[in-house]
Amino acid sequence: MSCRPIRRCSSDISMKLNPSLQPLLDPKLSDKLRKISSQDSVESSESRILVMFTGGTLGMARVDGVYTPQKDYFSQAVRRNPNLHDKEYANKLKEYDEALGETFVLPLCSHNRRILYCIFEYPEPKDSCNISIEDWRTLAEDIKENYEKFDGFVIIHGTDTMAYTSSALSFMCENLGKPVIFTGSQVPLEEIRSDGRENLLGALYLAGHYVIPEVSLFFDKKLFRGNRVTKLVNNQFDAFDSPNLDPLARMEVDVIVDWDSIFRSKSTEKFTVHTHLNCNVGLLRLFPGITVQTVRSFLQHPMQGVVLQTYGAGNGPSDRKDLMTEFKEAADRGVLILNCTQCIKGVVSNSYETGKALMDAGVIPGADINPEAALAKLGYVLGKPGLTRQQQLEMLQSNLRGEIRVFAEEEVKKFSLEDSKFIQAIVQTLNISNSREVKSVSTALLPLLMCASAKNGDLNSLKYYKSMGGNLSLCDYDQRSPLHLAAAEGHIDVVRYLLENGTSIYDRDRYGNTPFMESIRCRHFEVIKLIKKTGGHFIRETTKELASLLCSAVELGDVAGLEAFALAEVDFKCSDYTGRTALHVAVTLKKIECIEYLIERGADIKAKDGNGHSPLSLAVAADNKQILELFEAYQ
Ligand code: ASN
Repeated sequence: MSCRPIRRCSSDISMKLNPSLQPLLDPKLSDKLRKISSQDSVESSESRILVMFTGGTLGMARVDGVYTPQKDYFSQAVRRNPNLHDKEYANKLKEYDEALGETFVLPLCSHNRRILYCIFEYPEPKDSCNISIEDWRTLAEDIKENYEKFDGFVIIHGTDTMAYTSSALSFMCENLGKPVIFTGSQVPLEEIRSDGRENLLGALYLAGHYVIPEVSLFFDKKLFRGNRVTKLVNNQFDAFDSPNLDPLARMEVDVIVDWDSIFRSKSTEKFTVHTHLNCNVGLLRLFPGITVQTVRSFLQHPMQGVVLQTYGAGNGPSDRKDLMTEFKEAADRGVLILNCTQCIKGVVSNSYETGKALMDAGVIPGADINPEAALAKLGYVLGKPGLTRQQQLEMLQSNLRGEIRVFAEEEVKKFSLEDSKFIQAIVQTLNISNSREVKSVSTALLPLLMCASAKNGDLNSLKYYKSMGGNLSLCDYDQRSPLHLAAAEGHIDVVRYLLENGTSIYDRDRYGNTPFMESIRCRHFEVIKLIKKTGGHFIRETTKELASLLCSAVELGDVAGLEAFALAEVDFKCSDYTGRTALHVAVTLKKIECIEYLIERGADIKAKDGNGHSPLSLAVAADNKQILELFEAYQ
């Protein structure tokens, strides 16, 4: 890792997204797609993914006999590949709207889903050996800037340092609620036996189908947690492994997602990025015979954080008092030394005297963290301003992003026959006796029971089901999560509990509704505010759809409905399919209270509908003095 301070570097990969992205972000697009696709059914839906191309072998070509990163090459290669781009569908989009910039479309996926994606190629694609901390920062900032416009992000990156970047991004992204998936390849996309096609396709497919709110890495049919992977092989397609954690998902004939192991942010804070990483960190690998001079010079100022790669279960040469003294002195000076085993798999423990000696010298146990993640974690913790040493130590030993396993937190009781009277009754009725079958029954029933508790506002039952190993993010038969139900019923304490336990605000039920939309639809102001604070925003709803909903609220004289939309920060200037705004309807139907509410919140009295009428001209034509006076008062 570089020792230079972090700067934003304009010549690197920091160019802003190009203007051709904008048309995809046009909210009218969903309308267009619905009209265009002959294969669409009620259940069809689309996802929008941003593909950020940083370089790596996937986008390289042979120049003078060596693989070299190519500029303006990746999009062209994708365009030529029918498995990655449905040209016909994209052309229909283009026909419909000539101003539409380049939108890539995957062939129709299962569940009738269309995955649309924009490609952003950074101006200087790099071999990942040249990736810098500035580049990490650029990636984080670009995700932040585009967070609300896309359902997920796919980052194409070289494999050599991908595990370092995915680890760093996992810490830099705070309160992440959407998928960020790294991928790349061992053979360039354009070569006949490339693994790039499958890797890119898989990453897009997962990002477009599942809300896996983690920084992850997809390679050779497996999705790994981004801060658990290591590049282990350089001449095979299965380049990566995650020795201390099973893959989060596998793409075989079926896609299998291990929902129980997905890491979720347990906070009601919005997504943000922390871009300052401390670069005065390094990796020191112990070996028999390492000299005290080497250790001393390594630990010298300005070093502030060291990943100490130790033997076995976190052991060091306890007989080497000279080394132990160096570690102790450095720790006393404030250097954070994190113990990380040299073994590919396993955990740092204090079972040996040789391990305890390191702890006594002030070395911090790193649990089962891997070196890439340990380095990133140190850079992140040291990059947080104003932390006391005690807080730094606590953070290093806590599970911040799923990078370590903390046993206490995972010790949940598993369902057994004795646990729940209800399950027990069912098990008896079905004449089930062995624990595997009991587990299947509880797996099938728990999501439904938890949804029912959420709907009833029964927080205690919900906590009980969770303590029994219930996953609060699983959905019912309508793909509604407990959060959908609690939001629709306005149970604020349940909503808060679910958010603090990582239930996603971006899950969509089979009607395309998010918990946020449910809270607005049912006018639960406190819930709207809480989900908004957590990062809730409109996802699928077009401005025309929103305007129609506002017009309906006005028709009913439903000021509370307007207030719900105001809390969700809807723009009251938006117009429906005929160009009418809510204010047009309010004037036509003489809904005085609504008129007052709308003009107070910035509705435009001069906005013209499809027939050229404005709310003002309608009031004039009707000679409605009361409304005209109101308009005048707010001018
Ligand atoms: N050297 C390449 C890189 O890391 C290796 C690869 O992508 N397969 O960019």
